[in-house]
Amino acid sequence: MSKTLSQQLFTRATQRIPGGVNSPVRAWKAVGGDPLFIQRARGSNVWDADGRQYIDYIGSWGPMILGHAHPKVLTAIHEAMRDGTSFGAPTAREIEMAEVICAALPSIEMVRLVSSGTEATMAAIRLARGFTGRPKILKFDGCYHGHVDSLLVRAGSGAATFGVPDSAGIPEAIVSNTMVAGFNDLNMVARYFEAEGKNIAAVILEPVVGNMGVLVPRAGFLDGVRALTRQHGALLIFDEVMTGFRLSYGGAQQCYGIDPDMTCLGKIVGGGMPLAAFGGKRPIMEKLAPLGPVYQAGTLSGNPLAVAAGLKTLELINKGGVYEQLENSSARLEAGLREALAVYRGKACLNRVGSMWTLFFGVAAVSDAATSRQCDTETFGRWFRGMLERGVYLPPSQFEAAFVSLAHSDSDIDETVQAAREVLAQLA
Ligand code: KE4
Repeated sequence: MSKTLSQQLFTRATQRIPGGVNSPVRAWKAVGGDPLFIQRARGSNVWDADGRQYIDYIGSWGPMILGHAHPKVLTAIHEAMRDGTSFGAPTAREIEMAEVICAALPSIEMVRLVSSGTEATMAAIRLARGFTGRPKILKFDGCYHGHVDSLLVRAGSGAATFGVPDSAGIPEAIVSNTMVAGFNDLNMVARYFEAEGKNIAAVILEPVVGNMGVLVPRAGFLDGVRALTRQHGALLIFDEVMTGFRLSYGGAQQCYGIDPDMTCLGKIVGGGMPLAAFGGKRPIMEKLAPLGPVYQAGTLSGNPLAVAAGLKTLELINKGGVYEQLENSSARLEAGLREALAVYRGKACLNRVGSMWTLFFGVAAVSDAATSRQCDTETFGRWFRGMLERGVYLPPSQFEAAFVSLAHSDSDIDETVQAAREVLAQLA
């Protein structure tokens, strides 16, 4: 059978790009087969190189809350680029972005823009250590915070997908100050603080985990972590790269009523362009160069085009009814999938928070990384391919979150549910 254009492109890509992709999870190693090469996207749809159309639930891994190629976002980028693409100098719109972020997340009094979520978490960790003078960081098994050396320990997302939670190339010395607790295991966090409290600079976590598939914080867990960090003088860093502006305009911290010391943002904040941020309480942020001794920098930080795209995106989602619409669409999808699951004889469970969701196979409930890792990834692969054949493009890994956007129509949702019914029936 002749190769599709995607397959031809993949063969060519593998000659010059490791694995043929610029980010591992895109290679589909977790689900098998050759990855689709995407030609274009608009609204809730993507089209592959062979012209096939799909309903998209990856949404570029979270940024596309408006749907793809929103005309007002494209216009904002076009207008900005007429004045140039990058200056390496401060611009007025960066002040506007900083003010918008601080207004949206009152826990943030000052903010620094960077170009990726990885940069944001890496800088936040360094700043926490610089501010507290303490060496240790506590993260959670399965939480992924980007490919930061000291945080690629028992990480989720692509790292979990590859079954190599700890990456090669990271000397023991780098991770010797990284401690790992179980997500939702408050007793374990308390034991770490009993043993190391005075040495812990910060606790960093995804308040709602997306990178083991969706994990929901148990009642009291986030409050408990906040109380322990305050009690021991450690900083609480909320990695809201995925949940920021996703779960509400004020992020997970607004949903759960937590006041973190620092927050990392990404994805939606850039509207699909390379923009991320880390911010927090003024005394902490004022430790950053050029004011203070903690160094952090970036050639393209606050890039004019990315900030223009981000500002327009945030403007368009800061309106009444937006998160109600996302909730209604996501609840409609959840109800349909649960009804489809009723006829599925195998074990499966659906976790959803707002417009982030994951269908897990092989387990009846998933509440932490350990139960997520017990999933049947082979069945997940068959689910993924079955849905793809029916025109539904899901994240190519059990350990990822899927996303509903404002562009997903009721008919998109109903088509997705119908496809699920057919796939689940054949999976049983
Ligand atoms: P980036 O460096 O990829 O912009 O952000 C890293 C990051 C940090 N924190 C959280 C909670 C994240 O989810 C991410 C990145 N998410 C993955 C998807 N799970 C990006 C997709 C990829 O790695 O290709």
